[in-house]
Amino acid sequence: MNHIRKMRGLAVGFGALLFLSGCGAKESPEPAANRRFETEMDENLIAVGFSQVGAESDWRAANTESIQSSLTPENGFYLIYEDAQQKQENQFKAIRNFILQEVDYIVLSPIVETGWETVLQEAKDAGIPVILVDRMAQVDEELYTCWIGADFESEGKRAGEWLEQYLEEQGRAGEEIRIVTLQGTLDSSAQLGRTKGFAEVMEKHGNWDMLEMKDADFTQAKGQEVMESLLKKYDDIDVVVCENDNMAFGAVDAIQEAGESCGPDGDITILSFDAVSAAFDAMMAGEINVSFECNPLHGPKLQEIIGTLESGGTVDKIQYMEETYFDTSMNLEELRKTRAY
Ligand code: GYE
Repeated sequence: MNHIRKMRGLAVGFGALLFLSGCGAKESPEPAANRRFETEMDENLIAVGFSQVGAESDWRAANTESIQSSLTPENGFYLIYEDAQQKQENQFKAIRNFILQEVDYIVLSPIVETGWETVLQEAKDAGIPVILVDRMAQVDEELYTCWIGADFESEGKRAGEWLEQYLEEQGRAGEEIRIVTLQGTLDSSAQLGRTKGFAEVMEKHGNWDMLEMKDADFTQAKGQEVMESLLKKYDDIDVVVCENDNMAFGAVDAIQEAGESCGPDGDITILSFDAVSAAFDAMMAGEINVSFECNPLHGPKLQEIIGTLESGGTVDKIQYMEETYFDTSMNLEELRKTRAY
């Protein structure tokens, strides 16, 4: 304990250095370490270090916004936000910096599932509870307090079942169906679960042919680039499974630029995940067929969990968000009005 106390001065210096050198919390609205304990009031706030994956998608932006607007000083929190810019290395640095700053809690959205043992053990040794949000880390469950997020495998399965039913309705259930998948960041929970869930349904259909699955890193730009290359490589693609909406938007651009058509009235069926508000626009414009919801609004849940832990209570280890899906057969205009992201 003594050792940790002594480090505080160092932490402030280190944080300030990171900030000045431009290597640290670049996108943070408030420079991290050097703001902590600036006033009397800060001492009374619960300090939370949040290591976010990046800003790669609309979903991510909604997730960051939800957490930032829940863990506010008005609600009793001092939030230190670090954007890892899609690099695990940056998340390691952020966590180590949070430990030096003696935050009360670490909130981590792990970019990939592997490689977390050492740094999470360091957090545990420092006595700081770690709450995982959105994505999972494959570590001993002693190393985190709880996890909140989506059941990605169910989402993937739901997508496969949707396609099954859609093809049936179209009278195409017996045809050869040529599929490509734009995958999210490889080894991330969302990629692993969605790929696995969809594959479970594929197994039942010998006539579904997965031509190729390719990493497009959950971004629109990569989605477009990868789709361009797949269109050059394969004739007659029937279905594109996009493991998030932003990659779907990129895929739609590539398809249209290649002079082909997609969506409910086009030749290529587009399945997507997240159901962000721009996906509603794309469905209403007839560009994509369906989006499987993934709820990014983790802020209130996180606030509740920390509140429970602060009052000495226990929380469930694994907590799933509720989810559904939206397709072009629904009244999207009305549904969109009820959506927060
Ligand atoms: O689907 C994607 C984001 O992990 C659920 O990450 C999240 C995924 C989400 O980049 O848009």
